[in-house]
Amino acid sequence: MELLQVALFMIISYRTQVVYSARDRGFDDFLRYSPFPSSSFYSHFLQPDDVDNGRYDQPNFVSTNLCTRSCEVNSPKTCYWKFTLEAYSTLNKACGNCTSKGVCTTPNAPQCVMGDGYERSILVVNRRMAGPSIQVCKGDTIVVDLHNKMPGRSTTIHWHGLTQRLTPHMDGVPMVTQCPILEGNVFRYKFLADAAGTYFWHSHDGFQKMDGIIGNLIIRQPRTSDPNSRYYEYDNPSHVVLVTDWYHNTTSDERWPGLRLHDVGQLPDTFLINGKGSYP
Ligand SMILES: [Cu+2]
Repeated sequence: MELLQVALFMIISYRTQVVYSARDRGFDDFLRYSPFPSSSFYSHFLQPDDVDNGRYDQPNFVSTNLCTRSCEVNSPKTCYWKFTLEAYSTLNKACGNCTSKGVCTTPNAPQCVMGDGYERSILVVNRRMAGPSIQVCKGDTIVVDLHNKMPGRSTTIHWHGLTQRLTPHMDGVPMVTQCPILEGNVFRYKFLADAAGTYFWHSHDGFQKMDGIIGNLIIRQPRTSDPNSRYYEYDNPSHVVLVTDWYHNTTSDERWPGLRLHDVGQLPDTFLINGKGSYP
């Protein structure tokens, strides 16, 4: 009996140790506490999630492994991201104290998702909305380890716009090109960024993309080979605009097959630009 109590106590302590409070810990801790193997070959190539936040715009910014860069001919890199998918909410604890009007004390804190200021449950990658910004050069290899931590939900990610000619099994269409990634599982996407362009990635399971599992995917090319190079002077990592329509309910659950008596319309409540917006 005593042994059982000790064992229970150990389980409880273990759980308290790993259960993670958005308010208490910073974003770095979040990554460290995630279950990805730290010995992964690709850990060395881990990219920041927030290359679109403006701090990476300086042309002189050089970091050996940073894939967001001015592209040169024949200098491919390996670019690695860890995606942790979770059920989450807007106006969460990381946002501090919030009013019902969507005014919060720490709206810019890491892991705070404001959306349009209306509290609702959402689905997120790495507690960000929009999710991590993938910005690479043509010829780079993109590697994404996805850990599905969404209770009771399977998922896949589709890399919208890429043809995946060499890797059709990386296209992210559940039951067609891969089995859905079940809750608790880790799946590795690995493919070549073989065509320059402005793309995006999104969950391909149900309507999860409308609940927050979406992000931009930019594949740049050397200026010398860009037919549009004379039309712009700068192509900065923060000059990316992701526009999404936004509902005030969990669209995964409410929009399919559609309601008959109220909320019958499919018009969004509002729109978000890079995950943020406002509503009256
Ligand atoms: Cu798509």
